[in-house]
Amino acid sequence: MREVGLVTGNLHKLQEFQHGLARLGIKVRHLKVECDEIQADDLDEVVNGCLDQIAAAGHKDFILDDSGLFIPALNGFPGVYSAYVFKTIGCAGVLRLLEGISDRRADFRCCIGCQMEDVGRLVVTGVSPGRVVMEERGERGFGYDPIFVPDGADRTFAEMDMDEKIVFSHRGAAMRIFVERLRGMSKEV
Ligand code: ITT
Repeated sequence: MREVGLVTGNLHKLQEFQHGLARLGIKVRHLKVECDEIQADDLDEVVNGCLDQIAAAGHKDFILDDSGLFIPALNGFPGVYSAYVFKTIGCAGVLRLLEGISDRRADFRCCIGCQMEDVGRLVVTGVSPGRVVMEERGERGFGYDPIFVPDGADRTFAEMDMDEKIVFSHRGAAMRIFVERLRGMSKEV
């Protein structure tokens, strides 16, 4: 079984990767190294910058993700600034920004990057289209989970268990694409 180190400071992400990738044949351990996220317009630029930094530090066989909530009515905000916005104004602040706006559509995006000894670099993105609800709902998950309902569901990510969130989520979609691409590049998953 392939084993990879996940670079993240977010233990919820670690759980989602361990849960999602185990069933796709990859074992995930926590790789506790820091990455200085570069300021960029796209998630994949941030991911490539982190892959460069961590590979330059001598690490091999690792993955990481950069994710964000993109709201068209706010011109894509918070997007690549999602972590900072969450830390500063949180879900409540995003709900306030949307007050009086009827277009509540939003996309959650997850860009996964990996650097492997045998296959090199792979960067893929998964998207979960959905909408921002009117008030926070649910206790599970993390980040913006209480305010986002994916298309095809009527509950927020924070009202779903991890199995169900992975079916609908940006990270679940990215993990499935990632494993499919990896299978095309290597006999070992
Ligand atoms: P890293 O150490 O992996 O970077 P992070 O939590 O800072 O952890 P990101 O920069 O990728 O992760 O996340 C950007 C923001 O989007 C951050 O506030 C997250 O809480 C939020 N976010 C990412 N994935 C999410 C998900 O599946 N559900 C809810 N919020 C999410």
